[in-house]
Amino acid sequence: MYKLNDTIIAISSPSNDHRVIVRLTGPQTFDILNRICVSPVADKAGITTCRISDINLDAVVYLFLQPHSYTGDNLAEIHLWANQAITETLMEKLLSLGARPASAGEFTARAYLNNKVDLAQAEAVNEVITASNTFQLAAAENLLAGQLGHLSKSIRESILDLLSRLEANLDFSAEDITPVNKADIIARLIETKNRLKDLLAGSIRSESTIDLPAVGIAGEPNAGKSTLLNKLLGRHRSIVSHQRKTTRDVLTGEFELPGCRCVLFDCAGLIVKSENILDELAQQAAIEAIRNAMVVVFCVDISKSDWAEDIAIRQLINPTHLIAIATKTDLLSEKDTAERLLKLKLLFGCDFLPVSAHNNTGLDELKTEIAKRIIASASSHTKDAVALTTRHRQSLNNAIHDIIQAEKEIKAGSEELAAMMLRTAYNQLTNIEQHNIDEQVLDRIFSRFCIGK
Ligand SMILES: Nc1nc2c(ncn2[C@@H]2O[C@H](COP(=O)(O)OP(=O)(O)OP(=O)(O)O)[C@@H](O)[C@H]2O)c(=O)[nH]1
Ligand SMILES: [Mg+2]
Repeated sequence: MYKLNDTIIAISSPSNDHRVIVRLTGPQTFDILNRICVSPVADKAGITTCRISDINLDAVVYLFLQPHSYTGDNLAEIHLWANQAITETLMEKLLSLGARPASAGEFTARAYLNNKVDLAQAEAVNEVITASNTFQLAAAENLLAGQLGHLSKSIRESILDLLSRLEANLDFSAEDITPVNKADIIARLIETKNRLKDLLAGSIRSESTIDLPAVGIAGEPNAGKSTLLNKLLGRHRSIVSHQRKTTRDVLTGEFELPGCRCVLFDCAGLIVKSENILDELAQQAAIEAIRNAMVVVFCVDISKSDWAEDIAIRQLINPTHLIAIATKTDLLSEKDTAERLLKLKLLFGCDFLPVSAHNNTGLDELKTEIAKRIIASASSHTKDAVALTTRHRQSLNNAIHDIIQAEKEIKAGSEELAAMMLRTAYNQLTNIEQHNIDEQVLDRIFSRFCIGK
């Protein structure tokens, strides 16, 4: 499917931009360029301007010569200011001259097939494009920088070292040679396995939507959680009523914050004692969602006279990042609000942010605080993380499994089988960057890309 002899084209600028970038790569790049430009384009790398005859517009053309281009082939980027109709005319002209439309990810696939990047780096290009927040971007950039390849290479070397010891022992076992120290091999196997586990644990999932941090709104029934969710999302996502226990399910919405995005959710109000099966089910769903949230916004209705229930339900949850907010401040005078905020602080042992969804006060402060907590939480465990795709995870998990098997075989005294398992583990890790990977797998990897990359 990836025919390297074709010259491929794609628009690689955003569709809503009048500055259009058309990318062209392959053996016919210069030939085609010379046929669309009024004056000849020199066969050398650099930036040039030329008039495109069919559309009568000047374009800036960036030229890259093989192998020093993104794809490893001759490559040209035609930059021009044009509307959609003009762009289509240009694309049709290019197609009529023998170019072919690139499929999704084909530019990067070519870079991979021309040995410009390893597979993990090629996938990282897609991760960078789809990264939904700054940490994900940093993790994807780590992947792009080849960090995964580097780490897996060093683990592979330890496996090779172990393998060579085991095999030396097998080859010379009949001779009078000191046998390998079984305990030492097992210790090294465990160390290698743990390094793989750390790599997995320290990585973040690259699938962007799964990876959006979850921020939950919690509190007792009627605290104003659904009203707050709707206000923050700017749409009517959750039913609001003066009746307690209105919300039963976990309701989510994607939420844009300064510097990051998250999935914001509303759930049933927390209660100490369920009265019926519906309460029970709604509680379970709420508690489960809150347990998985990165940040929890804990709402207490400041206009109430008694907070005993709120104190009790606060014990039901134990999030790492809790933002306590006092809701419905519009129902109190400024003086009463200030007094009650102090009381809340004493009772709960933390500061409360005053908010009124009805009056739109405290909402910006809340957004900033949520973003701050997400950034703190994400960067604490993703600073050196790499963004792993499902394929990478599968290879790493398989390798861990093989090492566990090898450990068992060593313990059982069958070093030959242990060596075989280690060889399989080694191959699993080679998969991460390997070049002779099956075409169907390549297809699947690159088809996730957008066209033009
Ligand atoms: N005055 C005032 N009333 C509010 C505010 N926010 C919510 N309310 C009212 O409080 C009541 C409960 O609001 P909801 O948003 O449904 O509360 P909830 O926490 O989702 O309640 P459950 O779904 O039952 O757990 C409704 O009558 C809202 O209009 C606010 O900022 N000011
Ligand atoms: Mg509700």
